[in-house]
This record gives sequence, structure tokens and C-alpha cells, in this order.
Amino acid sequence: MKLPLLPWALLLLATAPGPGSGPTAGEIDVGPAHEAASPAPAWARCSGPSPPGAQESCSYRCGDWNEQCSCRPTCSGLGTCCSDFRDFCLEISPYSDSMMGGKDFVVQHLNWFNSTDGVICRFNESIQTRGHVDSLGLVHCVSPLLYETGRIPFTLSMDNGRSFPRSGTWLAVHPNKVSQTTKIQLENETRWQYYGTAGTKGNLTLTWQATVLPTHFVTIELWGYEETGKPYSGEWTAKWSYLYPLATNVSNSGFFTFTPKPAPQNYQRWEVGAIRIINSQYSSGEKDVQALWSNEHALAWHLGDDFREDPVAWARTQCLAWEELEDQLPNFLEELPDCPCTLAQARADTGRFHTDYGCDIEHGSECTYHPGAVHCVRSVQASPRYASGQQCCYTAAGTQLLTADSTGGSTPDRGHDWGAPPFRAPPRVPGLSHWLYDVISFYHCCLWAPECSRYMRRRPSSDCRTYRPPRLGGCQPGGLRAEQGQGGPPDPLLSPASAFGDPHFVTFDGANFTFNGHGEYVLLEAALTGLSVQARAQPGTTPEGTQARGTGLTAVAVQEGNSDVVEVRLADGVGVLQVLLNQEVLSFAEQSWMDLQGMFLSVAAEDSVSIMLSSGAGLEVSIQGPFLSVTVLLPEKFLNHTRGLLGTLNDNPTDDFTLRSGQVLSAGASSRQLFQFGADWAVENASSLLTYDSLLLVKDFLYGPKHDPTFQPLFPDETTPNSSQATEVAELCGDNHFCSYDVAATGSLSVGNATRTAYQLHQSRVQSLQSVVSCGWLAPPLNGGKEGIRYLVGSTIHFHCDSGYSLSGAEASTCQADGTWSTTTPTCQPRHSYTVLLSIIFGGLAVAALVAVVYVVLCRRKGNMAIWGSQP
Ligand SMILES: *[C@@H]1O[C@H](CO)[C@@H](O)[C@H](O)[C@H]1NC(C)=O
Ligand SMILES: *[C@@H]1O[C@H](CO)[C@@H](O)[C@H](O)[C@H]1NC(C)=O
Ligand SMILES: *[C@@H]1O[C@H](CO)[C@@H](O)[C@H](O)[C@H]1NC(C)=O
Ligand SMILES: *[C@@H]1O[C@H](CO)[C@@H](O)[C@H](O)[C@H]1NC(C)=O
Ligand SMILES: *[C@@H]1O[C@H](CO)[C@@H](O)[C@H](O)[C@H]1NC(C)=O
Ligand SMILES: *[C@@H]1O[C@H](CO)[C@@H](O)[C@H](O)[C@H]1NC(C)=O
Ligand SMILES: *[C@@H]1O[C@H](CO)[C@@H](O)[C@H](O)[C@H]1NC(C)=O
Ligand SMILES: *[C@@H]1O[C@H](CO)[C@@H](O)[C@H](O)[C@H]1NC(C)=O
Ligand SMILES: *[C@@H]1O[C@H](CO)[C@@H](O)[C@H](O)[C@H]1NC(C)=O
Ligand SMILES: *[C@@H]1O[C@H](CO)[C@@H](O)[C@H](O)[C@H]1NC(C)=O
Ligand SMILES: [Ca+2]
Ligand SMILES: [Ca+2]
Repeated sequence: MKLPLLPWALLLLATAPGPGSGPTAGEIDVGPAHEAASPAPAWARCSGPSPPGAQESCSYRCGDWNEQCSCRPTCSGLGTCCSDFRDFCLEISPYSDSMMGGKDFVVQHLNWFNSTDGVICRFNESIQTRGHVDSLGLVHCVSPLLYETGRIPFTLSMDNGRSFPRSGTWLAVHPNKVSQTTKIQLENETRWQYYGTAGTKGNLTLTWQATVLPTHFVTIELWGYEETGKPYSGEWTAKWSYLYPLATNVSNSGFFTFTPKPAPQNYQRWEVGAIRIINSQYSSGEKDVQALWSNEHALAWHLGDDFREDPVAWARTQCLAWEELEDQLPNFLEELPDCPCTLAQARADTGRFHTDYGCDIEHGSECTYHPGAVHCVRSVQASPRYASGQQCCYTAAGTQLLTADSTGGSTPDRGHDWGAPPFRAPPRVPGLSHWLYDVISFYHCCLWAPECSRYMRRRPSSDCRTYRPPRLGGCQPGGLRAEQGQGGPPDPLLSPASAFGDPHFVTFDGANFTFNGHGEYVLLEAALTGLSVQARAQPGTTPEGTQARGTGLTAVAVQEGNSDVVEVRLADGVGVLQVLLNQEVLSFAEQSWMDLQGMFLSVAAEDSVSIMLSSGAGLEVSIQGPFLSVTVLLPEKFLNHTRGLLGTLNDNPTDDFTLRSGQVLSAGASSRQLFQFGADWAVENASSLLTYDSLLLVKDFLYGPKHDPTFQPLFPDETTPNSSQATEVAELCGDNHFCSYDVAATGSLSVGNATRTAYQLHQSRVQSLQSVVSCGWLAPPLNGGKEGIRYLVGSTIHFHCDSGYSLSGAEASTCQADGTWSTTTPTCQPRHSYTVLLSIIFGGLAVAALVAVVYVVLCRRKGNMAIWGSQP
């Protein structure tokens, strides 16, 4: 009875539920016999005639499945794909580019020899672009100009738009996040953006890769960006418009130089734009044809005669007008989160803040707009109401740099640079809304006219007084081993660890335990936002090659509310991370950042993934030794709202080992009791977020129990230590007890090393996220100044007065542990006239003395010239 059922089982399992769509887990249990007997599967009832053999086809059916075959991404691994899966569920290359569009991409695995026209791509069921079939039979399409970033579904027609049976996904990217080499280069971009201001005139030059456009003649055009309608009303609209050509039908040489002329009157209102180059066979301004784009930039070179005549006066007028507009628009500053207090916090709070590519310590700290800073981060999520963005910049000393002290300070943004879902309309258009509200005004006030204080007044840095670091919980392989549960201090020789790379869990409240279950478990559930984090743990292999009696994490999946489901897992090859989006393997070959539904994803390095959820929760998944290490960061709003293996976040570690029933294990629970606690949090069949796309996974985890009751871990009381590796251990581990402990337990030095690394990483992250008290910015005295820009506990600010004034009050103030300054800012009082007289007299004497000293020094120096000159 069992044998004949197996193929059916596999087929059905292959079609395990996709998030949000498709059958629920319950349907998997439907007996195959019933399925086979049902007369017409759902897809066949679709309108339209089905060609013969369509039961086996993925035409119009991507992401779907039936008893015949599957068109889901998991089908490849399971061998259940319909035979034409690749022809209808499209893979494209390249799969991403700037949201500006105009990119020609090739549909893989689809050869078409019939006709050379009639190829149409339809993006998100609304925007159509024309494609073509090349001489090799490869099908091409062109990406459209979009006002959004992220994954855009498209369908493909090969019959001039009569039917669109094929589908795929295009990834639209923030214009600044795509490779600069694929764009038109504005030679000396600074000159372009200052053209017409004092000293910047002459010709401008642009270059491009001629081979990208398959034509001899091109048209070079200017496009302008604007947002019209009442701000924050429903009519507020974003629009790119074709303005005028710079040149028509010029040679596609990859080089063009011209003398910019002031724009005609009716085009002068566009101040932000980009240059586009297209094949000259298209009419000028034709939309969504293959094209090259330049960076968006300030169109100084195109502005009218009034700008050319007096750029400073013109820019000042614009700056004042912007100020007036800002005063009418709602105050978005109140809605922004405060900045982290230190660079360390900013870099560790990865769920809520992310590196600003405009000032990145890992890429040479080229901080053009933030002189004095070495690193800036931006709030990942735009603010809820106004879609504004927070920016936080730090000095080399790790101190937050504030606009109140320096023009290099971080400036918040009315429009978040990365845009905000659902994008498309102001102020949520990625990059461009930010240009209009925060960048072009910076040109007006700060770069073209000396009115920067006006800008800074309306874009002041936030300090960090209300910033609260997130809470950390997680699971590391091997590492962090201290003791079972809440027991005494570790003694590596007397109570050795039990098994290979044991997962060691640290709860949000700091309790820790080791759990060697084999199965799939709930790390965290929070009904507050519908957040769920699940992990799969599998046994390791001992150095001898047999199955270890300890396990480690091999996959982690997360979903929040109705967001996409993302899973990070170890691919078959050891040490390779694989990311799945709604069960489909994602490629990071082109982009390391992705805007997904309800989350952002960043893969900065090959061995680690950051997931940033809309609630501000974050996940860091990386490879540590043979297994995954997972860290979950939760903002304070999750207090009292979590359950699962990572415990109940409420500042009380004693209730962290709570079973599903609500029963709380005592602090002194034994390792066997803790094992039962772990097992209790096995994932429930219907709510699994994990993907089962190989026969092994199907057998072990989908068709087997979520927690394997037959797996017997090794408990601490069952092991004996091996002390013959003492020297190697001492060399590797030093005084790290966790490291020596695991080596003793497993006999593997590399496990010990992974343990040590994991431990250090966790410790440094905990260290970085320590709360810091801030007393907030302290004003300098009127007619005086201050030294010091650090306003954190223990920092001291010194005051001084301008000459002619004397200090009344304390000379220094120190930030105290309660968040207040030890004294208030002193005042500077004008000195009495006799002091002035005295200072003139003494000043005169001093000058005379100085002259004498200088004379002496100069005479000496002449004698020493030879030695001085030899200095570098
Ligand atoms: C090409 O056209 C012929 C006749 O028009 C048709 O029978 C054939 O199926 C087409 N080939 C493909 C790959 O569609
Ligand atoms: C597709 O368009 C619809 C309506 O036009 C919109 O609601 C949806 O967000 C769009 N989806 C994407 C991925 O752009
Ligand atoms: C760019 O323009 C500026 C100002 O006109 C000039 O000083 C600089 O040398 C130029 N740089 C290059 C690389 O041409
Ligand atoms: C472009 O110029 C070439 C030669 O300079 C000419 O042969 C061609 O007809 C022109 N095309 C258009 C559209 O003007
Ligand atoms: C500027 O460009 C024009 C073509 O637009 C060219 O005729 C002229 O020689 C160039 N001038 C310089 C100084 O390069
Ligand atoms: C584990 O918990 C114990 C008891 O609360 C504590 O002393 C120890 O420092 C913890 N270890 C780690 C690595 O957090
Ligand atoms: C969490 O729960 C405790 C006790 O039930 C309560 O005292 C506390 O105020 C709660 N905290 C939050 C943030 O809800
Ligand atoms: C979950 O599914 C497995 C395999 O189908 C089954 O053995 C187990 O009983 C199910 N558990 C529940 C609670 O339904
Ligand atoms: C102890 O370690 C030594 C050196 O690595 C190894 O040869 C030996 O097999 C180990 N003994 C046990 C019992 O694991
Ligand atoms: C420990 O691991 C690190 C990287 O994780 C590696 O650079 C180092 O060489 C390893 N040390 C030993 C002794 O294996
Ligand atoms: Ca800014
Ligand atoms: Ca707790």
C-alpha cells in the first residue's frame, strides 16, 4: 500500500504551500486518490481554449500546480516541473537595473525563430514595452521607466499582445544603487552641477559605452523631473518629462561635447533631471525604448539667463522661496526616530539603520555632503505619515555630528532617499522626491548661495536622547557555551560539552541554554506585528564522518504580517548561503540590496544576510563554522509581546523558558527539561515558513514530524573529556573557556574556533548596543564659543568668550548620568572700558615682544635652513 503512494506523495509535497497563495498545508493531506479522481483541475477551468497536452503546460500557470506537474519554483529540486516550465516561467538576464528603465534584457531558455516582431512585455499589468527576437533567436525585452523600486511582475507576449502566457519578475533598483559604469558619464559632474556659477563655463562633455546601443546614430535628450499638485494631497504626482534634444542623429561614438545654452522660458522650471541617449531611429522623447541614462543631477547648466546673470542672487531667491514653502508644509521632524548615540550603536542596530552609500566607512568615507564625518547611516524605514528619512553621521571618534555644530552634521530628509512603499507618488518616489525636497534646496542655499544656515535650520540633526538600542536574542552554533541553563560557572574539564556544534540560545532577556533538537522550531513569535521566525536544526557530522549527537541550525525563515517570506539556508555545498524569497532561490549576482514586500534585504558579504522588517525588527544570519548563526534585534515596542525559544522579552530572564501552554520552567531546569522546552516549540504543520524543495527535506521535515522524537542528543552527563589536545587548545582558545570547552567536547579544533568567533561577535555586538545616556546638545554662550561636540555621559564641554567679553559662570559643564548637564551655559559679559584700555596697552606690549621674538627666530632659522629643508 505504501509503495505506490510514494510518487503521489512527493508530487503533492513538491507543491507545498507558498506564502499567501496556493493551497494551505491542509490540502497537502488530501488523499492522492481523491485528487486523481477529480475530473477537472482548477487551471483547466480557466477561460480560453487549452491546446492539446496543456495539462502538462505552465502556460498562464506560473506559481501554480496540479496533480500532473508543478510550475512552482520548488519543482526543479523535486523533479516535478511541467516539461515547458522554463518556457513559461521566465528567467531573465540581466534581471535588474535602475528604475529609470530602458534596459534591454534577454529571456533565458526561450528560443524563438518564427517572427522578429510581436514581442511585448507588460509590467505589472499596465506598462507595455516592445521587445524583439535577435538573429540567434533570443527574445529581448526592454524595462520601462518606473517610479518605484522592487520586484515588478511582468508577462510576455510573442504574438503582438494577443496573449501573455509567460511571466517573470523584473527588479527595479534605486538609480544610485546600480553600477555607474552602465550609465552615461557626466564628465566632471561637479562642473555640470555648478555650470553658470562663478568661474564655471565652457563646454561640458559626456561619455557612454557605445556598444550598449546597437546603432550608428543616436539622439541625446534632456529629461526633467517634477512633482505637481498640492503636497500631501491625493493629486500629488511624480512625473518625468522629455524636455528637448541636445543633439539629434549624432554619431554613436561614446563621446559628446557641447556648449550649454540657457533653457527656453517654458523649460526653466525643471531644475532636476537626467540625460538620455537613444537610437536615433526612435522619435525624440519616445518612452520606454532601449536607452542609456545619466545620473539625476542639478540642472545648473540648463537654467535660464536670470541664473547665468547673477547665480547667487537667483539661488538665494530660490532658497528663500523654499524656506517659505517649508513653513507651510507639515513638520516631519517630530515624526523621525532619534539617532543612535554612537557610531558603534549605529552600525550594530542593523534592523533599523543602514549604511548611507554617500558616506561609508567601509568604502573610504567619501563624505562629500558631510565633511568631518566618516560614516553615515539612514533609518531604513521611512516615517509612517510623511515618508521622511532620518540620517545620522559620525566622526572618526564615533561621536554623532550635529548640524548645530557643523555643516557636516547629519540632515534629516523630508523625502526618504530610498523612497517608501508603496512608492510611485510623492513623497515616496525613490531618490527623486528626496532630490526635490532636500537636495536641490541644498544646492540653492548651500552650494550656489551662501545661505546654508537657512537650510540647516530646517534640516537640523536629531540628537539621541530618545534613542533606545534594540534587544538582542539569537542562536549561535557551538559558541557561548557557559553552562546548562542557569547553572554555575563553566569548568571545561569537569563538565564537558556534549556534542558537535551545539546551538546555544541566548534569549532577549539574557538567559541562555543549549538545545540539540533535530527538527524545525519557533525561535520567535510576536502577535503584535504577526512576526514569526522559524529555524531548522539538523545533526552535524563528527570528524570521523558519522552523524553527531548534536545539531546546528541549517535554515531560518521569517515573515511579518503578510510580508514576503524569506528563508536563509545553507546550500548543499558547505559554507554557502542561499536565500529564498517565497520559496524561490534569489540571485545576488547583480544587486546586494532588495526592496521586498514588508522588508528589505541586504547581502553585503557572501556569508551574511541582513533582513530589515517594517516593524524595525531585524535579523542577521551568517555562517559560523558548519552552521548558521542567527541574531534577532527587536525594538522596545516588542516588550511583553514575544514567545518561543528566544523567550519572553520583558527584562525578566526567569520566565524565558515558557512552554506553549504558558507553563514556566524554573531557573534551575535540567538539560533534559530544557530539551523538552525546545521540543515543545516545534513548528506546527500548518504554519511552517520553510521550503521543502528536495526529496530529503520532504521526507525528513514535511512528511516527518517537525520535532524528531527518535533523535537522541548527547547530554552533558554522558560525555568524557579528551585532554590530549591541551597545547593546541591553549594556542587556539587562549583564555576563552567557551572555546576550549567545545574542543574538549567535540575533539574538533575548528568547532572551537567557530565557537570563539561566534562568542566574540556576540559579545562585541552586545557591547556596541549598550545604552548610552545623552544630555543633548549644549548651546555655546552668546559672544563666545565652546570646545567639544560630544554630549554623552562623562563628556565635558568647555566654554570661552570672544575677546572683549568675559565669562560669567562655570567654564565647563559635564554630562551626568541622569541625562542633565552639571551646569548651564555661562554668559559672556562685555568687559569694562578700563580693561579694554589695559588690554590695548598690554596688547601693544605683546606685539612689540612678538616682533622681537620673530626677529630672533628668523635669524636663527636662516642658519638652520639646510636641516629644515631635508624634512619631508
Ligand atoms: C512557428 O510558426 C509555426 C507556423 O506559424 C508554428 O507551427 C510553430 O509552432 C511556431 N513555432 C513556435 C516555437 O512557436
Ligand atoms: C501594480 O499595480 C497596482 C495597481 O496599478 C498597484 O496597486 C501595485 O502596487 C503594483 N504592484 C507593483 C509590484 O508595482
Ligand atoms: C572639474 O572641474 C573643476 C572646476 O571646473 C576643475 O577644477 C577640475 O580640474 C575638473 N576635474 C577634471 C577631472 O576635469
Ligand atoms: C542621420 O544621419 C545619417 C548620416 O549623417 C543619415 O544617413 C540618416 O538618414 C540620418 N537619419 C535621420 C533619422 O535623420
Ligand atoms: C566646445 O564645443 C563645441 C561644439 O559644441 C566646439 O565647436 C568647440 O570647439 C568646443 N570648445 C572647446 C574649448 O572645447
Ligand atoms: C548564561 O547564563 C548565565 C546565568 O544567567 C550567565 O551567568 C552567563 O553569563 C550566560 N552566558 C552567556 C554567554 O550569556
Ligand atoms: C509588561 O508586562 C508587565 C507585567 O505584566 C507590566 O508591568 C508592564 O507594564 C508591561 N510592559 C509593557 C511595555 O507593556
Ligand atoms: C504533521 O504532519 C505530520 C506528517 O504528515 C504528521 O505525522 C503529524 O501528525 C502532523 N501533526 C499534526 C499536529 O497534525
Ligand atoms: C583525543 O584527541 C586526540 C588528538 O586529537 C585524538 O587522536 C584521540 O582520538 C581523541 N580521543 C578521543 C577519545 O576522542
Ligand atoms: C579561526 O577562524 C578564522 C576565521 O573564522 C580564521 O581566520 C582562523 O585562521 C581560524 N583559526 C584557526 C586556528 O583555525
Ligand atoms: Ca541628508
Ligand atoms: Ca523574560
